[in-house]
This record gives sequence, C-alpha cells and structure tokens, in this order.
Amino acid sequence: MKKPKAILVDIITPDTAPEESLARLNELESLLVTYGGFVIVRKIQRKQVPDYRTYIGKGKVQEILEDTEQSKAEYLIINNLLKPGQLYNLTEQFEKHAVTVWDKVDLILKIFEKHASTKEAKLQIELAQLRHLGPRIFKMGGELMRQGGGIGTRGQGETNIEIMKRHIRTREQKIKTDLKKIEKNQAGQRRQRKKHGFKTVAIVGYTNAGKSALLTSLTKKNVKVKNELFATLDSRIGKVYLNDIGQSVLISDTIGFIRDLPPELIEAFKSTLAETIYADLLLHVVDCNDFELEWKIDVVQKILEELECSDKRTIFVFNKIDLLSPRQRKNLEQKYAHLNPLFISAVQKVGLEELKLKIGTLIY
Ligand SMILES: Nc1nc2c(ncn2[C@@H]2O[C@H](COP(=O)(O)OP(=O)(O)OP(=O)(O)O)[C@@H](O)[C@H]2O)c(=O)[nH]1
Ligand SMILES: [Mg+2]
Repeated sequence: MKKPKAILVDIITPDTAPEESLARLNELESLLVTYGGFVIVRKIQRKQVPDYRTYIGKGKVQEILEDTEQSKAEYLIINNLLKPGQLYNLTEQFEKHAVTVWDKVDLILKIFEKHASTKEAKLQIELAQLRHLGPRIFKMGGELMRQGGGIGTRGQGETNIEIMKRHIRTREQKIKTDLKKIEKNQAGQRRQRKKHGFKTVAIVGYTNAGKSALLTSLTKKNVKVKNELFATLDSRIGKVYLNDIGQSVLISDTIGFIRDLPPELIEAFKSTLAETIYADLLLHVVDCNDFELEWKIDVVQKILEELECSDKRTIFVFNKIDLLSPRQRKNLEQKYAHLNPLFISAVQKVGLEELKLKIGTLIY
C-alpha cells in the first residue's frame, strides 16, 4: 500500500516549553507512522486563542494550501481537538485540493479501527466514532440546508438531518445495549474470580510504556508487544503464581493512555477499562527512558482520577532499565524517590521477582 503523505500542524500556547512542543509533534508523528502514513511538513504555531472558524487561522490555511500544492500532501492533521464547525470549515477549504483534514482524535480513532480485534473493542470504537463524528455530520447537514437556501429545499434538508440524527441515535443505542451485555458477562466473570478468592492486579500506563511486555514476561501469556502506539485495545488477563505467599493473582493489561485523550473516548472504553476500575492493585508502568516521563506520569494519574481509581494502591514500575546508564538510573532513583518505584526490564526479565514479592505484600 502507498503510504499517505501528511502535513502536521500543532497550535500551542505561547508559554509552551520548546521540549514539550517538540515532544507533542513527535508523538503525533508516531501516531501517523502507526497509522501507516508519513510526514512531509511539520508546523508549529504559537497562539493564545485558536481561531474561532478554522482553529489554525486564515494565514495558516493559506500557507498550508500553498504547501499542499507543492508537496502533494493527502492529509492535514491538526494536533488538537477541534470543534465540529472548525473541522467542517477546514474540510471545505481543503477537499478541493484532495486533502483530508483530521484532528488528533480522528487519527487515534483510525488507529483504533486498524488495531481492534475483539467485538468489544470494535463496538467501543464505533461508539466513539459516532460521538466524535456525529456533531460534524449535523453541522454538514445544517450547511447543506443553508446553502440549498431556497423555498422548498429547506424542508428537505431538515428531513435529511432528522433522518441522520435518528439513524445515529438508534445505532448508538444498539451499541450501548450490546456493550451492556458484554459488560454484564464480564461482571459475572469478575464475581466468579472473587468467589474463588483471586485478587486482581491491573497494569496501567502511557501508551508504549511496555505494559503488554510486562504481562507477557510475568505470565507467559502471548500478547501483542509492538513499538506502536495503541497496540493493545482490549484487556487480557493472565495468572501469576507468587512463590512467597503460595497464591496466584490475576494480572490484566489494557489500553494505554495518551495526552489530551477526550473524555468521550474514555467513556466509550469504560468496558475495556473495567478490569482497571475493579482491580485490587495497580501497576503503573513508566518508560523510564522517556525524557517526558514526569509529564506522562501526570497524564496517567489524571486519567486514573477520571476513572475514580487514583486512590487505589499503586506500584510504580519503571520499565526499560536496560536502556539506562547507571548514572541515569541513579538520577531517576533520586528524583522519583517519593514514588518508591521498582526498576525493571520487562523484555530482559530484570526485577520481576522483586516485583512479584511487592505485589504479594501489598495485595494480601
Ligand atoms: N528495551 C526495552 N524495550 C522494551 C521493554 N519493555 C517493552 N519494550 C518495548 O517497548 C515497545 C512497547 O511495548 P508494549 O509492551 O507493546 O507497550 P504497551 O505499553 O503495551 O503499548 P500499547 O499497548 O501500544 O499502549 C515494544 O517495542 C517493546 O519491545 C524493556 O524492558 N526494554
Ligand atoms: Mg499493549
């Protein structure tokens, strides 16, 4: 398949630190690469308030239109969350040049679509898409109606929007009902596990931190480990035997988190996140080789707060120590002493016995 070419644009506030602005764009680029595309132009603009009509502003629109002429870009991806009207206005300007405009959520949803393998994940993605795209479709319908303008066409336009709205609402209801069934089933399984005395541990963390690698190393369960964002979209559960206490615990892996994850996406993924929500203990996996780790820890903590599980007992698991020099490790140990982290390498299986010991002491 030919890789689609894209222009990336990020609008940041004037006080954003240079490293952060670079990291933001790099992350968007990783998302695009995960999707299968490649970047031809990257643009950052500092702005206190985004443009009401197009988010990026008239001047930027013009500039990018000229770029697309030259570079033959097929996608314009904005690293922010746009309002339906703003996406509509941009689309109107760019589609004439055969350029598709997406915001960050559109791109994440496309990756989700590509990676979803279970029925549950597929339903949740469709729900998130309806919630994200729905308002844009209404806006489009409204515009068509306005443009149609004349007497006689108005009624027709209105009817079409009504039909679309109804269709989306019915589909949303159906997905919710199907998801409820899956959730009910899962709740039943959780009750069974509880009845049998199993405690549960949930692995959480920023996307690509090594959560699935940790589950694989601890349980020998074969889960997808990939250098891609959002490789995991469902939840997997494995069993680990804790030697010291002579008991087994269940460990689950789930979808990773990312900055600016819109609440509707978290909401749509509630059933996948249920294992996290009901766990007895959390393992917060951190890629300690990431210079943005402090920031990423905060992003994960904030999302845990939204899921109302920030008060759960948590072990901070600093992963990928095989990539650290002794000095870097020492610095991290000092800087993050307050989190009392355990340093491991999921891939090289370093520190796993200590981790199991700690899980045992905290959970029983
Ligand atoms: N060097 C090194 N690489 C690791 C380690 N653990 C994981 N990785 C690599 O990091 C990448 C991401 O690992 P995953 O386990 O898929 O990460 P994840 O947190 O499950 O990611 P998502 O499911 O995409 O959110 C892969 O390329 C792994 O091989 C480690 O201990 N050391
Ligand atoms: Mg994973």
